[in-house]
This record gives sequence, structure tokens and C-alpha cells, in this order.
Amino acid sequence: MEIKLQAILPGQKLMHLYRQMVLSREFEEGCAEQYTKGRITGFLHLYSGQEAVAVGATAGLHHEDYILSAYREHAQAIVRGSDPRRVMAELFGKSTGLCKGKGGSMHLFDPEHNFMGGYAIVGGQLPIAVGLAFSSVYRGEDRITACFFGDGAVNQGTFHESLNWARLWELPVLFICENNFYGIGTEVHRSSALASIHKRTCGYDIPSEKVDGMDVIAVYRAVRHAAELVREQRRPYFIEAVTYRFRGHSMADPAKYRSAAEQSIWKSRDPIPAFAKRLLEESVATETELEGIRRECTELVKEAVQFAETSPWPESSELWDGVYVPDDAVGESDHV
Ligand SMILES: Cc1ncc(C[n+]2csc(CCOP(=O)(O)OP(=O)(O)O)c2C)c(N)n1
Ligand SMILES: [Mg+2]
Repeated sequence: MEIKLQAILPGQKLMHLYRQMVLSREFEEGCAEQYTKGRITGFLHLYSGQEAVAVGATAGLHHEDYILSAYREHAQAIVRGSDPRRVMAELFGKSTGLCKGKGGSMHLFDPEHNFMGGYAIVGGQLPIAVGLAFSSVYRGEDRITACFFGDGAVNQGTFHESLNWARLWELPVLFICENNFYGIGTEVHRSSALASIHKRTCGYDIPSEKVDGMDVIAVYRAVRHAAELVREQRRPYFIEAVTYRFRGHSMADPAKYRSAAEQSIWKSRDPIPAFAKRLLEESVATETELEGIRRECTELVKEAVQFAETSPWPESSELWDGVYVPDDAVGESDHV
């Protein structure tokens, strides 16, 4: 029998999870709109469909734990606590953005919330996560590092090097693979000899499990339990969260490689209405309360867009600020 929601978390916290999923979805759909208006340019990868993973996982961690992700990371930053207005401004390239408009969609970074970055290089965040976990051990800190990555990252050399090193050095890393079955247009069965990703960690003697990534509570419980093990035993752990992205790989992708039938099966498992249904059935919330949350999130995204639109562009004099260039790598004339 399914455990009642309020035996797992108090009502207020459950509502918070719902709100974070709705805000993430609204934010992404707002980004899509701004992209079509030409206000967000470059690559834009949206997270719609996968919200239960970021929201459930973040709720299972402590705020001081580090989080790293790939380039589909707006929700991860916002759920962690980044101001949606500053995230939107970053996507617009404005100076009020999280990274002063210099990172853009794929490179959010917010040390105030221990969000240690989105990374555009597939698998690039894995060794950085291992390094951060090492820094925590070295400094005698209690925090752990949670590293999100996609199914497309598991055949990168960095994946194998990172898992090996994390186990060998007993580092407190929680690896979270968001298996949405596709790396751009390539289905996981066509790129991985063993498509059941969590089974691959036995080669590194790292315990692992698979969780339903469309169920925010299942993800929360798995991550909370795993995070406790990692924190107490100072050893890595691995979770495969099975999920689905509702949009194409990026805004430039019409996603013709997925059948309508496949998409509609997954859409019927949309984590947001599924959780709303449980909240209503178990009388944690009323429809009016849920509607209020949806309206409030739509407003927040409108405000974020307004903030981004009215924010100034970075000054051209800031072009080299925050860029690491050894003095001998550029000529004098390049420093203008
Ligand atoms: C090292 C490297 N190789 C190739 C690419 C091009 N690329 C960008 S996203 C992507 C697919 C990654 O898929 P996955 O890890 O499953 O993440 P998802 O997009 O599904 O969230 C690829 C191959 C890249 N960015 N970095
Ligand atoms: Mg993928």
C-alpha cells in the first residue's frame, strides 16, 4: 500500500514541492516564449517534464550540499534558491544576471546557494563534482556533493574516471543520472551497451538504485536516504532517475525522432498534475489553493521577464572581467 503523503512530509512542505515544480515549468515555458521573441538567443535547453527530479532531489539534500548540473539546469538553480529574475536576466545576457550576463543559459552559477554550476560539456561536471567532494573532506566539512547529468554522459571518459576516483578515495558524491532516454536524438539503447544505467556502477563498487523520476516523492525519498548514507559513510552513491523531456533537446530541435505515441504516454505521466491529484485525493490541498499557486508562479515569471527586459546590458569595458587569460597569452592590442 502506498504511504500517505503526510506520513512522509508535512503539508506545508508538500505544497512547497508542488510550488517549485509549477514554478520550474512556468519558468521554462516563459523562456520558450522569450526565445521565440528573440530576447533569448543561442542554445536553450528546457527542463519541462523532468521537474520531479530537481525538486525531489533538492528537497532531500541540505542547503550547504553542493549541486552541479549540465546545461538543462534553470530549474535546478531556481529550486536551490536562485532568484528567478536573475536567472532570466542571465538568459537575456543582462548585467543583473546571475553571472552578469556572461554565462547564459548553460552556465548558471550561484555560490550563495551552493549551486556550483551548469556545464555545457557533456560529462564535464562529473570530475568537478569529485573535486568539490574532495575539498569538503580535506576541509573537514559535513557537506556532500550532488551531481546531476544525463544518460548521454555515461559513455564519456569523465564518467568512468569520476566514479572510479570517487570510490577509490571514498568521496561523498551522490551521482544522479537523469535518464530521459535521449542524448539529443540518439536513444539510450543505441548509445549504451547496457542501457540500464544504474547497473553500470558495479564496475566501480558503487551502490546504486533506479527511481521513478516522474514521481517527486519517490525521488525525494530515494535522495534523502542516499544523501544520509553518503554523509554518514563518506562514500559515493548512484541514483538513476527515469524521466522524460517534453520538448526537443533544445529550442532548435523539432524532436521528430520520437513517436507521437511515446510522447503521449509520457505526457500522461506529467509529474505536476500527478502530484496535484495526490494532494487533492489525500486532502493536503484544495483545488483553489493549487490554482492560487499556479497563478502566483505565472506572476513570478512575468516579473522575471520584466526585470530582465528592463535591466541594462553589461558595459563593453567589462568584457575581460572575470575571464582568465594569462598575460603572456594575449598581445597588448587584445586587451582593449
Ligand atoms: C563532450 C561533448 N560532446 C558532445 C556534445 C554535444 N552535446 C550537447 S548535449 C548532448 C546530449 C547529451 O544528452 P544527455 O546527457 O542525455 O542530456 P539531456 O540533453 O538528455 O538532458 C550532446 C551530445 C557536448 N556538449 N559535449
Ligand atoms: Mg538524456
